[in-house]
Amino acid sequence: MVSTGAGVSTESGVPAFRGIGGLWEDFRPEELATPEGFQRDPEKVWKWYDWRRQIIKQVEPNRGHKALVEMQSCFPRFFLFTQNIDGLHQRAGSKNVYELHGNIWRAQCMKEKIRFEFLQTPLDEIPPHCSCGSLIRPDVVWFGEPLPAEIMRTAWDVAANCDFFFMIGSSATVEPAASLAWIARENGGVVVEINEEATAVTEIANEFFLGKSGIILPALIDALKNHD
Ligand code: BV8
Repeated sequence: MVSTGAGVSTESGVPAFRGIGGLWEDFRPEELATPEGFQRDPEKVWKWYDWRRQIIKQVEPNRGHKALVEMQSCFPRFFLFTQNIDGLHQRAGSKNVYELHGNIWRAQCMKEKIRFEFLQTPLDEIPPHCSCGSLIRPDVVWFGEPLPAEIMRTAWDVAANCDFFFMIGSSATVEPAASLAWIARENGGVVVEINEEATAVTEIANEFFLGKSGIILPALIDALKNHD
């Protein structure tokens, strides 16, 4: 089981949330990534997402994303979960990506609740509306919102039964995604963390690789592939 966070996309040029240059540095999450913030000012929230969509549209998956595509063939069973909404795992070629927090390239009609691919950026109407005339929202999970039930059920089940749990590029600060590492550990899974800094997961990790995922993951895959 692999669970990735914003740290796997920073080498592509997508800013992470925390730390220097992070997305939250200039914005307050509760203002922008909450249903209340959206209700209060949909235009401000859509400006933030459109800015992020324009950045993500320009970037390419990095060596870390590509190594995770190869990693799939190193194990008989492989599950990739991500907290990221940028879609870069899919663009790198990963199949069957479990998106814990949704996807910035999908939107949802606030009235009809239907979800649809929504690729236009920059937006020509802010905030954008559905053809039915209602406001649409980014199809992402905001703070205070539940994660997709089916995906969370699968995540808990896989975490409790996996042999290896890789936590890559996440500050392990957001729940319930962060607890997956503990579930794996408590159920006998070997926890491997890759990060440029120590996190709460580091204390319970069996192995901690300090450094960039774009460097460590390719090296790890080489070792796995050449392992006799
Ligand atoms: C829920 C989508 C319940 C949107 C995101 C106390 C008060 C209030 C709330 C809470 C609370 N305690 C817990 C909560 C709940 C809350 C929460 O966890 N808050 C935290 C902040 C305390 N969680 C929620 O609200 C969740 N929902 O609990 O619902 C519920 C249940 C039933 C019914 C109703 C409600 C929803 C959380 C989802 C929020 N959505 N994103 C968007 O993106 O716009 S969160 C967002 O930040 C990301 O998705 C990600 O999950 C999260 C954390 O980011 P990371 O991925 O970890 O990135 P970060 O920048 O933090 O760290 C990057 C790391 O990478 C760093 O460690 C860095 O060192 C490393 N790195 C950088 N570069 C590299 C690298 N490592 C390796 N190589 C590199 N090159």
